[in-house]
Amino acid sequence: MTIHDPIVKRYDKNPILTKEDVPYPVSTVHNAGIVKHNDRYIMLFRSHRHNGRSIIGRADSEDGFTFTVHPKPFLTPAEVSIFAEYEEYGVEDLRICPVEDDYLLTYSAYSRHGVRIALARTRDFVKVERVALITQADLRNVVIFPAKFEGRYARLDRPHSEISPWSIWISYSPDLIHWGDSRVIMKPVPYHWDEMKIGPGAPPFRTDKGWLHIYHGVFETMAGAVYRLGVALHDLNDPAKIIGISDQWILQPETPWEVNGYVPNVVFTCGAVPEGDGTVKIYWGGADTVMCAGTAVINNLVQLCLINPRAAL
Ligand code: BMA
Repeated sequence: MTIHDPIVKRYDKNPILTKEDVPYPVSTVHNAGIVKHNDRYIMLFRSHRHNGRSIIGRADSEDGFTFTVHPKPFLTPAEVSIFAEYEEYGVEDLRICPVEDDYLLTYSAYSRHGVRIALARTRDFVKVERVALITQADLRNVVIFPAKFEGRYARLDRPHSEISPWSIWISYSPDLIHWGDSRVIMKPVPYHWDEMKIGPGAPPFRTDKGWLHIYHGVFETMAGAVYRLGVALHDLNDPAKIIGISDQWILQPETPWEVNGYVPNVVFTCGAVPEGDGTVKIYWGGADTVMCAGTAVINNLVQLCLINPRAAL
């Protein structure tokens, strides 16, 4: 890596998915979870319907860049059970977390009661089972680690607070339903690119040096907020312990479809796919309007966390 090389190399045919690719009426395509399942890339993307509320669609790809959208949405607000009450205003920003033999789907459920996180489960992306509402309001952006730690599942989450800048917390569960033992592990840094708020991004993935977590950070400017992506490295045995956080961002809004759109100046990730060749495909919503992709060398991201890290708390 030289100082001239971008850390994340954008795919040269971005954006990879737009509303024009969707065979039902939507006004945006963004903030998608993604995973490689049976050698196919499966993307679960968020779309605003024309009433301003969000649903989740599915798109598949052989190469991770060229996607075909399924004819029907993948997940729409529940119409029965407790989920119906809490998903009334829409479902947003779904993450696909591969854990044991399942894909755990965590998404924001919006309703008149606020925003909270719902957990669903699938093995094949056909049969989907809603499991539980796993947080109270107000809380967004839950990613579950792929491994258990001393018998417990672990997740990163982001509660809202009026006292403290919005920070990343960790919580644990014996059964995926009851979560607790929560503590804050990473806070925004004052007068830094992520000073306003931070939140979990893509589900963390394993590297030799630790769990790599791509998160988002926000800086408030006179022209509005700017959403960028950063990286943090967590201890493999104790994910509450942060080994290092890159002082610099790894991606900021630069292209026209990141700088302009429904919400300008936003790159926001919900998914990344580590590959066997030492690279990772990173996916992000551009300006809450389109989906974009890029590639990074995993070891470069790890080194950014280890060399000249910023403080965690
Ligand atoms: C956050 C969430 C994301 C969105 C981002 C930028 O608060 O609402 O879904 O991408 O703002 O608008």
